[in-house]
Amino acid sequence: MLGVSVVALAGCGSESQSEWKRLAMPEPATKQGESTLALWQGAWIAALITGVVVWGLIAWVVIRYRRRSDDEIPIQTRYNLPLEIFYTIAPIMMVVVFFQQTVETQNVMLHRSAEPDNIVEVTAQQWSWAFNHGVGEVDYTKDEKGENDDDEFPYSEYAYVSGTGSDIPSLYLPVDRTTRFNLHSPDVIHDFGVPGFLMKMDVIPGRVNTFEVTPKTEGVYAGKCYELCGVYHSRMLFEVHVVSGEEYDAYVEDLATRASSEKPLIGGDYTRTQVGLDTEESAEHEGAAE
Ligand SMILES: [Cu+2]
Repeated sequence: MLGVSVVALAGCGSESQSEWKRLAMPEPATKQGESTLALWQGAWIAALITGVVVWGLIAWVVIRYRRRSDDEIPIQTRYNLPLEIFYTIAPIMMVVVFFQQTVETQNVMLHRSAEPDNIVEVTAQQWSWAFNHGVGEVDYTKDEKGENDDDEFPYSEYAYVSGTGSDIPSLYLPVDRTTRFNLHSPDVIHDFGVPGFLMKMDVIPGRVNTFEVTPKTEGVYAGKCYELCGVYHSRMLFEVHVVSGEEYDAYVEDLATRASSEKPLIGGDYTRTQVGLDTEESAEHEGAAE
């Protein structure tokens, strides 16, 4: 039945056929995502080869050493040292290889370029997102203070876009340029993830996690929060638009004329007026601040 359904499902068109080749993983839309896909496929192939060998050996002993007459007793083996060494060493070797492959993939996914083309400050907040795009060029001299420089914000001006619980925000990204995300949370742990990028990362209050993507295909991708962060967690959706470099620059310029600030919005003081909390109460707060 499994064989029949595999064949039947594989016939559902080229789209689902390539999905079979990727073993249900989405088509990676970033350069970094390719290594995740390779790890996924490689791990499944290794597991299937192991499975075939094990199932084959089971079938072979069941058939080859079956009882042929009622008064026959099979050979009673008590110790088989070579076999015992084999089934101890082989799994260890496999785990070592899986581990090494995982570390290599992780190094690609978490690689930090010295000077990425673009840095976006992402704020995850109950229950939506704010995306702060730097306006103009990155000023890396601002970053020379030390190792942990993620909250030094290397642009002199920021343009932001934010959503609310009922309004899904869009994150624009330039194709073929490397964008680093600096992830901020003013409240609880969230998780910033885009299935099409085959990548997600926790957003933890009090520290700035980062990762980089180099989108290679223009298009629209779904993104969401992957950490149960509260009652409206399911509303923490966003839409990723991968566009051409020129389109991106024009987008940020346009955004800057509408909503810009010296520093990115990372919650904190903005908690009440920013994402998801645009209520009457927050308007009062704003009034009080003025
Ligand atoms: Cu969340």
